[in-house]
Amino acid sequence: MDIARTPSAPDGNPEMADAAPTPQEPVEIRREDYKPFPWLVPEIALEFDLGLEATRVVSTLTVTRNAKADASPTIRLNGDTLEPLSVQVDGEMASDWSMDGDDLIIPLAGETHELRITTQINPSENTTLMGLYASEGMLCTQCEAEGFRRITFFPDRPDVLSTYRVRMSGSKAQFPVLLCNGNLEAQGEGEDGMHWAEWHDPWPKPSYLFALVAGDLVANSDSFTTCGGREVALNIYVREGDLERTGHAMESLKKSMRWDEEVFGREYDLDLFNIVAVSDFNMGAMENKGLNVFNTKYVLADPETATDGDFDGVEGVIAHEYFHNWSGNRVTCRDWFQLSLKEGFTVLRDQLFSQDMGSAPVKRIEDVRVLRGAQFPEDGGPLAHPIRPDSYREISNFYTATVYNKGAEVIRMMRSMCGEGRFRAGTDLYFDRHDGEAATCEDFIKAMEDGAGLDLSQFRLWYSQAGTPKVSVKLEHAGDTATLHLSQEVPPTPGQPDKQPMPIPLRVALYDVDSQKHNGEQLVTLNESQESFSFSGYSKTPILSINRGFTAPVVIEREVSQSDLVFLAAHDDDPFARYEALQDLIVGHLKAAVAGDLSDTAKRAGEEAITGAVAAILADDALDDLMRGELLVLPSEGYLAETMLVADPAAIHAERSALRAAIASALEDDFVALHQRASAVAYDLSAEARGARKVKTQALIYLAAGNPDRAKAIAAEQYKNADNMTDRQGALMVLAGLDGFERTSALMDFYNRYQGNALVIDKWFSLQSMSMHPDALEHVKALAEHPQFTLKNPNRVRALYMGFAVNPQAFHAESGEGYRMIADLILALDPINPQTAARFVTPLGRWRRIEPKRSALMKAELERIAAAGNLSRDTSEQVSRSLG
Ligand code: B3K
Ligand code: ZN
Repeated sequence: MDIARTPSAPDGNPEMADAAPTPQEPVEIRREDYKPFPWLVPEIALEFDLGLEATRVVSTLTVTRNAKADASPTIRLNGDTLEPLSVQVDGEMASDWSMDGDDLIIPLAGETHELRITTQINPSENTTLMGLYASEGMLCTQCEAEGFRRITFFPDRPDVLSTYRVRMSGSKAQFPVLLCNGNLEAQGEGEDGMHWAEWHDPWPKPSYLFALVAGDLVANSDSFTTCGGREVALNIYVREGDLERTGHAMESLKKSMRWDEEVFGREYDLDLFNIVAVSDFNMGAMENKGLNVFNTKYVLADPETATDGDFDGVEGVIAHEYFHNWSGNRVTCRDWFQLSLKEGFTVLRDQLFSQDMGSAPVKRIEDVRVLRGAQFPEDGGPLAHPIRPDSYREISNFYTATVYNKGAEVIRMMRSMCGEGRFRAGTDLYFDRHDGEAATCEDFIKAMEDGAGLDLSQFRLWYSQAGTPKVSVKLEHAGDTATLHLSQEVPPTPGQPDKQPMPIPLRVALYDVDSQKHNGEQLVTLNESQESFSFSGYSKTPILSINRGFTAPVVIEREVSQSDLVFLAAHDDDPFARYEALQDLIVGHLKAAVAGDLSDTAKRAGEEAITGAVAAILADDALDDLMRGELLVLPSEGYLAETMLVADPAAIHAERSALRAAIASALEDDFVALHQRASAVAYDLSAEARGARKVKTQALIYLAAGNPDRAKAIAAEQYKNADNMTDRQGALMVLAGLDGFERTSALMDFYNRYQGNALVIDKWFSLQSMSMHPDALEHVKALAEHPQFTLKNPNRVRALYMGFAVNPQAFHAESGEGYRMIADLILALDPINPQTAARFVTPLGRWRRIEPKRSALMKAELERIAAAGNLSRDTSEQVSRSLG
């Protein structure tokens, strides 16, 4: 029988059942089809004979029948582009194995067997950066989600947990450092310049957490003593020239370890924690047990080459990966539909950590900005899915802002509803109950119910329903009572036409207009489609401050006067609500302007109200500069587009630019004064100095809109005198958007100054692709031909093309050329790195929400990609869902 054509797999597991999908018709994997794997694999021993062009892998598995699963006469081991060179069962060469697509099927009759399989791979040819690959002469791995099957045949699913013993050997000259998960147990020298190392990881783990690194690396070494007294050796491995730029990462790691003990009661569990920085990496970093592998972008930082934002990025990602040691590794996911179990929770944990390390309100605003900029559009578009998806074709496509960021918001709501203390009781119970297990989102919810004393029966809908709820708000006043009428609507999303109401916790406060104070804030929870809440003690209609701290990831819709928003923007004692009031003021004005609803007089009045609010922020001595800088950021064009049913990117760009110019002209001298004051603050990493740098760049951005010549002169000066990357990049960003000699010479200087530093050259590419310059599209075309541009390095591709795709003016060029460029990129990149290529489908996927002419051009490009044939599963899934 031809196994490749059998309708269901011999091991009876539908998740793994189907024949290898053709690129055109990828198989839909469904959550409801989950079945436990028929075999347990308690132990695996791996032997790697390392070479850049040829690495031989011998894998020995102990397999025993899983009493909790249906019995199967065979075992299915997943593979991807592998060939078995030999298969042994219980020490004997086997010949009755077969291939089902990419998977290896071995008949097994007994209860327990030993399987020994040999494969060989070519890491240098692996441009997908999944599995084992070569990066600048070193070897490294990326196994999440399904990369391990590119190394050896294995049940590559997160609910199969094994202890790993690994022996690796290779040329000592080529790979002086040999690293793997767990503890180094032995090492030695072989013949002909070879050496070897043996690693053992005592903690059972799924294959996605396996990692191996071999290369010429040096380490920044330190140590950490855990709360329980365990002495942990810490190493951050980088290339030799990068060692001086690892200090911040090491400090961040130690802070993360301490914080997780103090705030979540989580102690580290090995004697060693290694981090390796790699230049070619598909994402930010990876939490492999005891051996985190990082994109260099999230390890290397010093004042000369990294901005304040980069420093924060390093701290946040180091924390995130470290926190996964518990939320992800000790308690892992049963299947990939549960991804938010580890990712949403870990994002929340890293957000709370960063709030504690710096300015909590500013961090909250930044996180909400990311949610609105990336997740809201996802929830309102063709790729919308619940935080726990129901089906997928390529799991790599589900590492999304929804699973990560909305997932974090959902858990944050639980925390808001029960308070910090009870939340901690809930997470303690979760970790205790499920330590060593592959768990589900339902397990987490249940532990929160039992440990935190919450009733989450209706709240579970947040896990199953996609779409950003809209909450309509009306405040009525009669006698001494104010009544808050709330109603909710969860919009239809693909596959989910009808929605049920979800619990929406909202922190509210009512400001008395005379005293300008409120009587304390309250948490109201909207459970039904419509509910009303009464507040007494108000002789006049109070001013409502709602969704303070952004307690719920929803869109608030309400009729509110400009004067109320101006009041809240100036006086609200919740910093987030203050930011929100200013944003609402601006968004309301710009939406009306774009819709053509404003007379000249009304437009001027709106601009004056906004300018007045901005002036108040500039003059408010009680504000710190970090917060001031945050308040000065205008809502992005992408976010504005998202607030409209159908957006005209050109009109949004024109109105937003006009508003900025109006504010800047009215407040030009104030911005110059702000810039001067901030320029006097010397460089260090204190909040005060960081705030000064932030407002300096904001001031320059406004000045560039109001008086470009003056801005150019000040920016050129800032560029020249900069003693740190934040100032240098801020100035260059502004210059890159303007014309003239200053622009050309600063760009040239920057390139020459940092040649050889890939991360800074990435900045050089993205500053130009993201720039406000009217010719940005032409610049991108030219940069694609630059000798330093390559499709093989994801950081470089993202720097040039993601920068371009989020630059509305360039991407949405009326001719459709921007869309064509992104489609061409997807087609060129797909055969090289499908995971990265598929990420570029999203911007084109917004076509339904764009005005008709551009919409047709965007759709035509998606259709062109779809028609190209031979697409990866990653790209074909995203394109077909986008056209859907
Ligand atoms: N867990 C990894 C992401 C893996 C992505 C695979 N496509 C990093 C993280 O979220 O921490
Ligand atoms: Zn993560």
